[in-house]
Amino acid sequence: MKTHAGQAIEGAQIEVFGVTEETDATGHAEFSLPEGSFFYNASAEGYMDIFNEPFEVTGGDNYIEVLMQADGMPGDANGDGVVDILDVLAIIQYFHGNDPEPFYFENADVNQDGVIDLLDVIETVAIIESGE
Ligand SMILES: [Ca+2]
Ligand SMILES: [Ca+2]
Repeated sequence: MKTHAGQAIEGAQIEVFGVTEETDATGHAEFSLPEGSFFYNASAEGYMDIFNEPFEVTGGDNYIEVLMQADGMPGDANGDGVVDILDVLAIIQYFHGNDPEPFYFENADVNQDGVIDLLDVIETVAIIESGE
């Protein structure tokens, strides 16, 4: 079982080794898997894709709990639905090796290059100043 930041939704497509199952209302998808380490992909309309997320199967635990994160809002690093100075602070904290909570990496990585750095801070400030 694997818990990913976000919310449980029904009908997300979860794929493991080419087998696709849908989540139920509690975000669970069942697979017949031996014990071991696996990866899953997940997608759902209006939610961010999850790609190659690792999870472990241990004795008798053959379901994955997948929590989907609503589609990204670039700059909304703390995921509260608005882009403001708090998001700039969260990105700076993350950049300095702290662990701000909550922190939505995909939103914070405004320029989508896979790293959080000062460019994302600058772009977040630009989003705030543009008033979007
Ligand atoms: Ca925010
Ligand atoms: Ca970036």
